Amino acid sequence: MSIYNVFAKSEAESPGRAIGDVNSGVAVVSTFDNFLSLEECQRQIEIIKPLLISRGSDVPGGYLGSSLFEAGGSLALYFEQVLEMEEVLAEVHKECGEPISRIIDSYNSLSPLHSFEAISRLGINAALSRIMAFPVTNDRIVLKDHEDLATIRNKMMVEQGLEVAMSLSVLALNVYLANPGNCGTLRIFKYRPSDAEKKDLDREFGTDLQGTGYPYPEHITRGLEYIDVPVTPGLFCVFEASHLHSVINLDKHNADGDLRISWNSFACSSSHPTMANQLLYWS
Ligand SMILES: O=C(O)CCC(=O)C(=O)O
Ligand SMILES: [Fe+2]
Repeated sequence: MSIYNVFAKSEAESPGRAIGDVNSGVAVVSTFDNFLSLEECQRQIEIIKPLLISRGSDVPGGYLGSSLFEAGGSLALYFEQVLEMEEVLAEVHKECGEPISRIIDSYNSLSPLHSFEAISRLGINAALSRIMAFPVTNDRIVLKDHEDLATIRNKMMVEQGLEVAMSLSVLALNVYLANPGNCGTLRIFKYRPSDAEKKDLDREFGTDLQGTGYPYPEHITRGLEYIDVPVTPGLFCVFEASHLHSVINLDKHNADGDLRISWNSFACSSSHPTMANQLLYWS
């Protein structure tokens, strides 16, 4: 766990090392190219597309699997979703494998001190990943400025005893299957809002950044330094998701109806420094 990541991108020699680079603070984002072949991405998309569930909330697109963010602060609801989604995900895993689990194997092989385990509740393990699909439009913003630390680091999670509720760091692990028309570039800003700053913003703008981390007022990221991560099918990308980030359509190609599809998982280390390489995951 690092609170001060070097604001740079590394290109790692294995997916496990990519996680290590970001977790140790050597980089804020690390990528591993061609983790999946184009043919493999295409094959997975064909299996996944017909199974996608459309979203009702203000985050557009479709998904498959459970999401702690979508559970709106209720761990019980999250684990209920995990159980509900088990069957359909098992079907997908049977056909496609589970890409994040191969990444975990790569991470665990770095040393006997590296481990990756699920957060759990009443004997139920969190899901390792979910699938996200953003519809491509002519809009510049695909996913608004946000951070993913607030999902775990908030009063509700402390009260419900989430293992990682005191964390100052959160890793987002993404394997991309499709990015039609180059519509969804990941932009990571050099800004990690503090609890106090979130509180001030909530008071001023009526947002719930302390609770959800989504979305930040647009002007907040104006003028900030950033790193753009071009998204290609088959890419594995891990980044420190406590930094503000968004997904933007830089080229504004018209690819209406198409989907930007990715596997997505979150992890962070236990807050004790001697256990920095022992990661806990959820979806
Ligand atoms: O798909 C991406 O590149 C990032 C998505 C993201 O930031 C999120 O789901 O929290
Ligand atoms: Fe995010």
